[in-house]
Amino acid sequence: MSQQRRPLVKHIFTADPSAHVFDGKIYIYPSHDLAEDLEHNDNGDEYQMTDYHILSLDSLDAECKDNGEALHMRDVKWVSKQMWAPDAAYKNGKYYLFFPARDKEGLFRIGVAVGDKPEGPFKAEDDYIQGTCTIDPAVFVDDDGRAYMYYGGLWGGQLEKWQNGVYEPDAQEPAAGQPAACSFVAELNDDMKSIKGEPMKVVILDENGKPITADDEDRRFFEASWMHKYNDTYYFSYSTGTTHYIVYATSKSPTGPFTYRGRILEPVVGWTTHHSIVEYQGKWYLFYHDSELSNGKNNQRCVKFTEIKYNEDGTIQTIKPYEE
Ligand code: FUB
Repeated sequence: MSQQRRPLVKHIFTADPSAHVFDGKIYIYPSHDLAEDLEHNDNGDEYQMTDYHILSLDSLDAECKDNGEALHMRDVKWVSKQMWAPDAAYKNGKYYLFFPARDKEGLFRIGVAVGDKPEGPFKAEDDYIQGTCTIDPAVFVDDDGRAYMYYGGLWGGQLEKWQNGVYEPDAQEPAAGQPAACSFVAELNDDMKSIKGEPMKVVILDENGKPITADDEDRRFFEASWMHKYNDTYYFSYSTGTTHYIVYATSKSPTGPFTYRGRILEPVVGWTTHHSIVEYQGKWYLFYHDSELSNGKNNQRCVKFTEIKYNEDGTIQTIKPYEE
């Protein structure tokens, strides 16, 4: 029976799925939501996750396997709390788990842990990746072997507080009419544990070549970056946060600038929306989450997937998550 649009696992709460195909299987790197009822606020204080469990599917119809604890906060020296949305990549015979968490000063940083198998266990580096900040890393390894990390998130994710490489606790989002804050993109060095040079800001343009503005909440970047490549075009997708869409923008370069193209996923049950896109056996799938399993509790989410379809011109058909 097809598991599409159903919770992949029900024994734990999972969210923010980053899906990859390794050795012919689908591996899903999600956040592991706690089963605690915590009140929602704009700072994301209800997301108090402490570890990661990697899920895997031998095929689309197979039962989803929970491979157990792959990394716990207690084993990461630099972390104080909140292990949020992770991603993973394979290079040079090793698997790398990238994860955001608050450091001992309360600032979100991106860390990396290394393993020999896609499901872990992973051993964290002693410190976070120098030069990183904020949340939601998505690592894309291009056909030429170069790896890029996209990361950032507003509000609880602190993106708007980073101004020219300095954390400004009182900084606000850009004013209406100004270019919106956007994700960072940094190329990773061959060791996958450090970044090359200074991170750049992703630029998203509208149909007239003008930057998407901060008040354009249906289209501006909020969090949950993802990168995939389809027919030699780079698709940068993300959550619009306050308006709860997953949308995308395309470019002929992995670092942009990108042009806004449309919506991939309409709002789901729960405040957050977060996704990944992966090719498996010649078809493309969207992994995403909603709060159906907990009857709508924002911080108790469940991971699902559904097929996505492209039109001839490369645009993606919008998914209405609760309609067939
Ligand atoms: O899971 C915690 C946060 O919620 C993630 O980092 C965001 O993308 C949102 O899904």
